[in-house]
Amino acid sequence: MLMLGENLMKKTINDLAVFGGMPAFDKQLYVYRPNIGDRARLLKRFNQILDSRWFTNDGPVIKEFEQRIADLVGVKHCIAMCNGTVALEIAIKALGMEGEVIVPSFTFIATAHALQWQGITPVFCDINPRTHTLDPLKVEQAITRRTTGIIGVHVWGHTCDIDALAEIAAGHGLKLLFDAAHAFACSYQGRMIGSFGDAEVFSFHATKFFNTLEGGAVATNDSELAKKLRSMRNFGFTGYDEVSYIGTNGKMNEISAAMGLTSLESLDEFIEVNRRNYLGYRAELREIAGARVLAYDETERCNYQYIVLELEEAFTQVVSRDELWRILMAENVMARRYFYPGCHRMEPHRSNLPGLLLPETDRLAERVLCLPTGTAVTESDIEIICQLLKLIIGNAGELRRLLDGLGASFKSAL
Ligand code: T4K
Repeated sequence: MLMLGENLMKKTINDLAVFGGMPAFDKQLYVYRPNIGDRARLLKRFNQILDSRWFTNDGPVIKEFEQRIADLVGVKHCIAMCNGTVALEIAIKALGMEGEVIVPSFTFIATAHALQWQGITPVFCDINPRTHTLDPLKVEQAITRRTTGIIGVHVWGHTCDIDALAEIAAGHGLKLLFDAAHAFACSYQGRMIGSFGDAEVFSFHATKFFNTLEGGAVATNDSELAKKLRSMRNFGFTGYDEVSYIGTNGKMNEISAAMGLTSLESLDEFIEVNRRNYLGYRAELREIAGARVLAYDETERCNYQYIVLELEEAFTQVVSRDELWRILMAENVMARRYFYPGCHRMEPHRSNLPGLLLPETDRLAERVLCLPTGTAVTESDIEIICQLLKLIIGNAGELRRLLDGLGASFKSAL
């Protein structure tokens, strides 16, 4: 008997949807659809909040949520915020960063915007192509008299070289902040992410494996900083009629915190599904020449939330990453080109820094694709995606000839 999965399997390049075949999936498969914990418990919490008529401003659910996160990551303070971007902005402000701050360009644009938004110049630094995170040697070279801080990004949950960055920051009297948007529930040398540097920032956006609908948090062991962060997320208030700092409205609401508490109860399950998917992709694509799935360091705690396909130049010289991306989208595999083209090639930085060369960032940004995972993706979905990738990557020459035959219509859609 033919299994459903086998039915969807494509045998030849001509079967691809881009050449007129049926798409491999009849509905779109996204990189990460939101995870949802136990609905009954979630709705019970929502009802309790509605009954209590306490919706925001440091309510009881937020307080419980913050304590649970702080306990989980082993940090003194967790300050929940309305999203990761505002959490970054407030952390940058509270740390007193100004002038220039060194950041990777290979990150989501929010990291750079959080600086530029408050008139601080992001100084883009190249990455280590193996880890995709800041190259400490290049960080050291980027320091000037105007530098006040470094923001390392734990891209894909792969942690930065924290020891090296901490040494550089200490040696030059710089603030050290980590954008840990991808690294909730991950560890570095056995210690949970959240307690490194002066502070670390999480994102709990809907597309993160652990979500609060929208949300984020700053984690820190510095009690003075924590007090300032709490005040700054609430307009700078330090008493009923007392304002001590410039502040903003960065508060998380009770409904988001309830989503967070419920998601926390399923955290291990979410990670287990991510790991199952990751191992599925790794096993299926182990033999493939021309691409590899970026490996997680399994000696550490990982959340396995990003499946990063790294294409080798031997393949991209024949078929570009963008062509592969378009071919997959035609099959309803909605892969993403994170973090193409790199922040330094987006406005306003592209115009401000026309001559900036970040060769590793440029090379990597042309070679990676994030693939669908999470609880909305099944093992059989992964088998089909991998079969497509094997068919495409294993027949690059033939694919090239057929793509050339498609002419301008395919090229203009890239
Ligand atoms: N720093 C870093 C390193 C980050 O990666 C991010 C955010 C931040 C800071 C800032 O944190 P937040 O302020 O966002 O808390 C997404 C997310 O919006 C963003 O949170 C994330 N990083 C970034 C890497 O990815 P897009 O433009 O890819 O989102 P979108 O709308 O295309 O959605 C992604 C996938 O999820 C799609 O494949 C569709 C699906 N989806 C999306 C939503 C919102 C759903 O199925 N349901 C949904 O509700 O940015």
